[in-house]
Amino acid sequence: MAGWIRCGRRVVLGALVPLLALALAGCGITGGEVQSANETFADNAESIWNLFVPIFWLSVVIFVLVQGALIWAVIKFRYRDGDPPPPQLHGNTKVEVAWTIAPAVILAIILVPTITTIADLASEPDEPYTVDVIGHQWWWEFEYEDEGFKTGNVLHVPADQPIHLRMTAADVIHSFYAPQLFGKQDTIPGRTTNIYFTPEEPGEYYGQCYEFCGLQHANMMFRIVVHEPGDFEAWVADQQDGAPDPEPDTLEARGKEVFFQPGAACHACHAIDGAVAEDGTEAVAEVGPNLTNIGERPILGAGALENTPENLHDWIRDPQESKPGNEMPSFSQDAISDEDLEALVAYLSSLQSERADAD
Ligand code: HEC
Ligand SMILES: [Cu+2]
Repeated sequence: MAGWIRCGRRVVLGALVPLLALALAGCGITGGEVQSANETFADNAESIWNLFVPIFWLSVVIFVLVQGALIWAVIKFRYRDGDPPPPQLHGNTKVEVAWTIAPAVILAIILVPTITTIADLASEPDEPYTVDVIGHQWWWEFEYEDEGFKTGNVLHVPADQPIHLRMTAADVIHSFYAPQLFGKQDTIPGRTTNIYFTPEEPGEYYGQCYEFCGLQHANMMFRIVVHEPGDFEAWVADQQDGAPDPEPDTLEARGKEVFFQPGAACHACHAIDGAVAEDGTEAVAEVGPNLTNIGERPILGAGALENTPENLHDWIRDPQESKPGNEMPSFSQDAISDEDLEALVAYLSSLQSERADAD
């Protein structure tokens, strides 16, 4: 018996240690850069959290009461040597009615704030700023329709302004989720879904596709940059200016020609606003992300890699290495020589607004 208890204790400890480790790991991470719903930086995420907390504590109370009653009964009514067989009962109407009604009442109580919160999150705020979100296997497209530009994988919005994400998908169902800012919402081909939120604090927030959408679903991440209001207008103006043109006879200028040359033909799939090759070809394709500001994006391949010149080089040479199955083909030395690739990387890295250059 004693041996059994000791062994049981070890089992309990064994289960607790990983749980504790998880909890501590959670505590170690700080604001902004985590996908955690319990540190909120927008009204939408906050109302979800405010609904979750009371329901959580109500569940804790119910758990303790039910498990307490269970343990108490097991101990108090356990079999002792020489006990006579207990009286045999068949059902108890009062108890059964009580334990049917009590949960129904509790669920009805939970229903009220749940429905109010859902209705609240679904209602359009006054004068929202609208950005279109389009899910692709496996990257995110953001279109600023009124301002006339697009970007990819990094969404920029102003703080203290209600935002309306008007969302759809190009291929399969995806889901858009940045836990610190808002609850998840599916993006569905042929349909429009909406997220409304008002970011409260400038910063960079992490997000993730939350609906299994194929091979690279896990590498379908995104960032949301929340700007100071005045700063946001400057960012928009930068995007509207298009990509900076490299100085003639530089490595970057050569890289720009490589972008259009037959072996690479990056312009068959990518747009760079304002970039025109020597022969007049423009980069306006929309198969892959718009690369106008690629030099200032923190991530490549929707979060598969950090955006550094080395990673950009590796990504272009063989995007299938870091993100197997994605829709961008690899480019061998036959297609793009080492020197050409170096020039191309220099050009793409230089695609930053002057403002981003300054800081
Ligand atoms: C057949 C179409 C196609 C061609 C050709 C192509 N790409 Fe891509 N590219 C894509 C797609 C699709 C993605 C998104 C991949 C993903 O993240 O799942 C992408 C992603 C990228 C990214 C990462 C963008 C981001 O925001 O994460 C860069 C940089 C890039 N391509 C550069 C190039 C360059 C340079 C060339 C020419 C050498 C090129 N691409 C040729 C389709 C293409
Ligand atoms: Cu997805």
